[in-house]
Amino acid sequence: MTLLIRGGTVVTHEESYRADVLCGDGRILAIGENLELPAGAEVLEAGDLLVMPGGIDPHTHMELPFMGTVASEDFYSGTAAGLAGGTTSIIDFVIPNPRQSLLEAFQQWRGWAEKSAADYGFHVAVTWWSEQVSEEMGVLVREHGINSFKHFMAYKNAIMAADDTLVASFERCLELGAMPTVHAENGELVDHLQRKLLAQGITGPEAHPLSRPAQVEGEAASRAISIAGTLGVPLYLVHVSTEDAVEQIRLARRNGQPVYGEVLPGHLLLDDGVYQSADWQFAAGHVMSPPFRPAHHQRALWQGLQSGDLQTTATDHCCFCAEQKAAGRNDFSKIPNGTAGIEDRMAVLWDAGVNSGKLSMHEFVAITSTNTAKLFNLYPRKGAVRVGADADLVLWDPQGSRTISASTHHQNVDFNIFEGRQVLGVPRHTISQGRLVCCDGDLRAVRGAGRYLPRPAWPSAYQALQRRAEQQQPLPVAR
Ligand code: DUC
Ligand code: ZN
Ligand code: ZN
Repeated sequence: MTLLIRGGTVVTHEESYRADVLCGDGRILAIGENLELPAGAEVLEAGDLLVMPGGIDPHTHMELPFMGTVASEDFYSGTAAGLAGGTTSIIDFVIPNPRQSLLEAFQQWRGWAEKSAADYGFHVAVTWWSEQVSEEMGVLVREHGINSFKHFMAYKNAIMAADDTLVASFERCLELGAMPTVHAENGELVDHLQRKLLAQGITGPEAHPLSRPAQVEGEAASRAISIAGTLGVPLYLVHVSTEDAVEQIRLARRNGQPVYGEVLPGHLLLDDGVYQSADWQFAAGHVMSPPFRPAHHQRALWQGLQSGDLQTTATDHCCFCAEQKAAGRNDFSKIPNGTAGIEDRMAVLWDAGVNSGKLSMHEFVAITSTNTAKLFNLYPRKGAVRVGADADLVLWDPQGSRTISASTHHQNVDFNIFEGRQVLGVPRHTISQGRLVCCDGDLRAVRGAGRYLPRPAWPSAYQALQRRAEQQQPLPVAR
C-alpha cells in the first residue's frame, strides 16, 4: 500500500519544514516538496496539520497479572487506544514471578502480545537472582533483542528486587550492554508504613500516599544511582514523580553519570488531593505507585523536562476497573495499583506543555518519541521522520480540541484520571506501518498487525564505561 501525505509541516525533534511524505511497504520512501503521486497511491491532504513521528510509550502494562487480578486492557485494546491517541509503539514489561524462568515469562508475554495492533517491544523484569537468571539475561540480549531490564525496588514479598539483586543484575547489564531500569521506591519503608497505617485504622485510599511519601522515592533513587555509578553502568528511572528524585538525577548527571528519567503526564498535572475525595471509587481510581504528589513537585518535574534531566514521557498504562479496585475496599494496600493514559498522553502533554509555552513542539517530539527511540535503541527506525524509517506518523491538529472522558475514550477501563479535561491540540490521523489506522476519529486498528521490535544492546560502549569506573577516573563534568 502506498500513501502520499500531501502538504503538511514535518516536525521532528530538531526542525520543521513543509513537505510531502510518501509511505510504502511500511516505510517512508520519500520526503520533499511536490512529490509525484505514484499510480494507485492513496492521498491524505495534510493542510495545516503537523507531521510528526508517532508516539512511543516506553512504559505500559497490558493484561498484566498483578495484585490478585489481571489488568483489564489487553495488548489489542491497549495498542488500539494508543493509535487513537497518536502512539504507534509501546515498550511493555515482561514480569516473571519470583523463581520463574525469564525465558519462559518472555515467551508467555510474546504470546499475549501477538494480538497487538501496534508495534511493541519489552523490558524484562529481574524479580529474583540466581545463576540461571544471569544466563537467561544473556540469552534474552543475544537472541531475543532485549536491551533493558527492570527492577522493582518496591512490592516487598512479591516482585521486589533487594540490593543484592540490584548489584548482581546491574553488573550483568554492564557485561551485556543492556540498560538497567528501576521503579525507585523503598519497599521496606512502604511495607512498614502500610502496616502502621492499617494498625492505626486508616484503611482508605487516603492512606496510599501516606504510605509512599516523597522520601521513599528519593532514597531509592539515590541508592539505585549510587549502585549504578559505582559499577559504571547507565541507569534509567521510570515514572519519576518527586522533586527529591529529580534532584538526585540532576546531581548525578552534573557529575557526568549517565542517568535518565521518565515522567508521566499524571504526575505533571495531578496532585495528592485526589486521595482525599469522599467518593471511594474516585480516590481508588487514582491509586497507582508512585502516588500523585503534593503540587509543588510538579514544578520540579516540568523543569526536569525543560532542562533535559528527564528525557522521556510514558504512561505506566495499567488499567483496573471499579470492580477490581473494590478488592481494596477495607484495606488500601489491596487496591490494585494502576491508572490508564496511553490514549491521552500526547494530547495532554501538547496542551499542558506546548500551549503553555513550557515546551517547544520540537521538545514535544523529543519527549514523546525520539528520546525513547534513542535510549532504547530503536532510532532511527522509530522516532524519526526520514527516508527508510518506519512509516509511523501522527498528523497533529494544533487547533483541534477534545474533552477527555471515560465515556468516550477507547481504553478498556471505566475510569480516566483526566476526566473532563479539555485539551487543545489532538491527533487528527495516525499512520502505523504506512497504513492509516485512525482517520478523523475513525479507529481502524487491526488485531495482530503489530510486530515485535527487537532492540540490540550496546556492549562496546558499556565496556568503555566499565573501564572508566575500574580506573576510577573522574568523569567529565557535563555542560
Ligand atoms: N505501578 C502501578 O501503579 N501499577 C503497575 C506497577 C507499578 O509500578
Ligand atoms: Zn512502577
Ligand atoms: Zn509500571
